[in-house]
Amino acid sequence: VAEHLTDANCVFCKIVAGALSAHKLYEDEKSLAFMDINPLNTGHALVVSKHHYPDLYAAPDAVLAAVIAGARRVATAVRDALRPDGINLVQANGPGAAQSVPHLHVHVLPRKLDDDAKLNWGERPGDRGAIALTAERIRSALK
Ligand code: DGP
Repeated sequence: VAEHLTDANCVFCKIVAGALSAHKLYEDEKSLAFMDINPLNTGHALVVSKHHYPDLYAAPDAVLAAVIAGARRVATAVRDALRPDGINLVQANGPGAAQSVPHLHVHVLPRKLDDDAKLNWGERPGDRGAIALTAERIRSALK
């Protein structure tokens, strides 16, 4: 496809371009879904933008819309095909979030009740005042 924003050193750009093989699941004009090579659980898939954006902050809204719609479509198929106990969508930005590939992607992460993935942070009530203050700080930062 012509006129893609692309990065020659990016592994997901290579998959989008067909230069590197992947088990593709789905694609549309702006997004591509394929199986993750290092699955947490069976059915772990990725939905990436076709254009190269390093992270969530860099991508236009229309691209995010396509990626999340693709993720829902794939998640629905994973649910129906594999019947996991649940599915998380995970999207990492930056090293502290364990982003290893700097190309916008959403993980479609099938979960098992006993998989003990670190994403299970448990449910403990927060400090309501602190939550309200934090909400205000985030609202003030919305652009
Ligand atoms: P993240 O840590 O959120 O940046 O996740 C990157 C994911 O990409 C990681 O789960 C492994 C996967 N991955 C890395 N290289 C390849 C590849 O060459 N092919 C496929 N299919 N997946 C890859």
